[in-house]
Amino acid sequence: MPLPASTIDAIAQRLDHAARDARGIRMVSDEHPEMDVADAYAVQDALRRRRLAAGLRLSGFKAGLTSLAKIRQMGVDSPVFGFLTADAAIADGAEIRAAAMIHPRVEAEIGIVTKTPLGSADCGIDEVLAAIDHVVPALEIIDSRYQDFKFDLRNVIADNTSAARYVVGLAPAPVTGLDLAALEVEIEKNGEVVASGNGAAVLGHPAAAVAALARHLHARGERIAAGSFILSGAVAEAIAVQAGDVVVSRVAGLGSVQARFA
Ligand code: OOG
Ligand code: MG
Repeated sequence: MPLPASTIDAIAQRLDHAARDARGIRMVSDEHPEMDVADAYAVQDALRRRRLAAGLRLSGFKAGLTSLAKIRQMGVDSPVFGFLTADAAIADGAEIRAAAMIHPRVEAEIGIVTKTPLGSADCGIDEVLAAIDHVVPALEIIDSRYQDFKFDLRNVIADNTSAARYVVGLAPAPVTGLDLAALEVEIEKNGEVVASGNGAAVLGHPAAAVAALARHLHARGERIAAGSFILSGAVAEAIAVQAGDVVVSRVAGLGSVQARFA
């Protein structure tokens, strides 16, 4: 039995306030052990409705837990999908206030901007590539609203897959002639390389993660609009940060992007 709409809305409000107040909460399933994945996406939808009703603008979507490094780090082995709002976008190199978050971590990702609507029941890599306007190096700042950054599949979905902020690099590249799977990524924290990965680490190809996202949305009666920004998923493990830290992702042949915490 699905959770009642009033319960879904109450959970979304709790998660929204946890993000607003930068205060970790207990997992939703502690109170609602019967919550399943469908309920969790209903909570995420309710959270999206709340934010849009408050005046925020939907800017795109994200796929997550799409690489082995992330699956190992979090112990959750199914891809998850979330939404992005424009207010969460941080300019490359701009200061990000760490205290506004609970326990932020940074992920290096391949960012994708669409030029045509995207989504079909059998969406695959080719359909995604045809819909891409350009790709950019990107960073996602995740911040689980759950204490100790611990969750299972349904809880992380309800929490909009830990989405908090994102930084879009300044060097957009056309996708023509670019092999997204072959892109090599190095992640530096305070000048030292702390992790590395490549496009192939993301479900074999970043566009495969976007295709999975597009199929997920299609199954729920939604499409990715033209001009959307998509985070395809971390290529390596997420890096914990605090005020004073600087994280840079360098994508060979594509450029770099920086997140600076204060
Ligand atoms: C869930 C979100 C993971 C990614 O890129 O793999 C994610 C989490 O690890 O908190 O965004
Ligand atoms: Mg991510």
